Amino acid sequence: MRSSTVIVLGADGYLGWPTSLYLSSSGYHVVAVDNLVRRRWDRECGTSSLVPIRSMGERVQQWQRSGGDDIEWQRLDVCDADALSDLIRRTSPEAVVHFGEQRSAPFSMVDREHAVMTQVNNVTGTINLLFALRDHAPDCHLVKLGTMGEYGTPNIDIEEGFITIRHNGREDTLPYPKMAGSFYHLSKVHDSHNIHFASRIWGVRATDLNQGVVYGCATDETLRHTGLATRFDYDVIWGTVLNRFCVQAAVAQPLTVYGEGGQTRGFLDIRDTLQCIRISIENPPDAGEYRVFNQFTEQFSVLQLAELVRDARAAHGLDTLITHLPNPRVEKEAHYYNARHQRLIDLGLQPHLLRSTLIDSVIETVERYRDRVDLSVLETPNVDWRTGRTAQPALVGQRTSWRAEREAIATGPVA
Ligand code: NAD
Ligand code: USQ
Repeated sequence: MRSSTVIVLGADGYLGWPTSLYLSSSGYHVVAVDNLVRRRWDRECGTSSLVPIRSMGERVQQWQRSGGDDIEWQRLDVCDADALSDLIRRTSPEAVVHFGEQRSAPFSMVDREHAVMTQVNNVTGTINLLFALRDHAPDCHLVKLGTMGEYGTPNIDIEEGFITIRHNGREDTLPYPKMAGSFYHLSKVHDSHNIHFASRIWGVRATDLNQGVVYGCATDETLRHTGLATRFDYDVIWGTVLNRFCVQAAVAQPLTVYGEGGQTRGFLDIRDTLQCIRISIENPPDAGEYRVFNQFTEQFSVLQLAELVRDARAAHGLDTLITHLPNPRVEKEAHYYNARHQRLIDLGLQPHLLRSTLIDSVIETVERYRDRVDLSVLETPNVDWRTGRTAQPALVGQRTSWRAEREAIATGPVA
């Protein structure tokens, strides 16, 4: 059994919570950190997790009652540089897994305030972390959640972070060009540049995980008790596409394909997110090495996903409609997509592939909580990329300055 410390930033989130449990059950001493801002953003948007989730304090206690090792829970804002620095100095972590960012593309596109707030929160937090590591834990391994959306959809194969280019008779291996599709995705591009720079100048060891869209919510650890469940978002702001389709199917609503539906993305099961994090920690980069892994297991177009959900339900004699809505986003709807995702497999990742049985299990979870589905947040047209207009009632006319946001975080309620 290992006893080294891993800090999980963003531990109250969809991925941060099950990762904390998984790393705890893998023998790490886990320090689970979050400022709970996501629960605040839910209140702002009028959204909530389909699966009921407990407060962090209750979840951590439940984990111990369910036989897990102690998880140290700390409420902390990653944008508070002093508090973060103290934490890194006090705990001397072997690794920091950084999930603690604003992660919704539509939320970042509402208006100028949401765009600024997203980029200030995400970029500042990561810079704070880089300085804290330089000063207090120079050997610590930073495992940073980036996104496949950093690359966009170029008309050539996507490599894992770097590409070798011949130009005017000379050759070099350089960061792969980025063409992100929202102010949120751009915040991840900025993070990647900052982390790469810190590796070059200070020798920070870092793994940038360019993750695809995650689906599902059941892991071995969350299944131990309902009090250990992680959040499951399905609304237009926070819900990712396959999770949304499963909820739409369960409540007999048409599956909302935006535009033609040829938008192709990388996808992975939530259990593979956990595996990829553990594999990254167990195989750290050298000092000064900045490496990029493309973290997904399969690629699908949005229309293919809708058809998979429809077919999974048809196997049980249930009809499902697919509807094509005008696309609120500015994105290619028919394009070439071939992204490499070999490095994690080379290190031992064993993917859980999306089969209809899996879709069944997500739909089953959804069925259990279908009474909690709020049709208004499921159906509302999404934030429009061109105008920022949204029919999301709670967001209309709302102003979120990033300064007010930080003050609210510092003084906000505990859950
Ligand atoms: P989430 O919103 O459920 O969780 C993020 C957590 O970070 C929240 O609990 C929030 O309160 C916390 N947080 C945000 N800013 C913080 C700050 N300044 N200080 C402390 N805590 C802060 O999101 P998620 O789906 O779990 O995503 C986690 C990470 O993985 C994000 O960085 C996201 O960009 C990345 N990612 C997610 C997906 C996906 O499909 N969910 C795919 C690719 C990448
Ligand atoms: N889409 C639909 N119908 C819907 C919802 C979405 O057709 O009802 C389409 C979108 O237009 C888009 C695709 O599905 O083309 C994916 O959208 P999404 O909302 O599932 O995912 P996205 O906005 O890209 O963001 C999510 C996470 C983000 C993460 C990203 C990984 O919220 O944190 O970074 O997936 S990736 O897409 O690889 O960049």
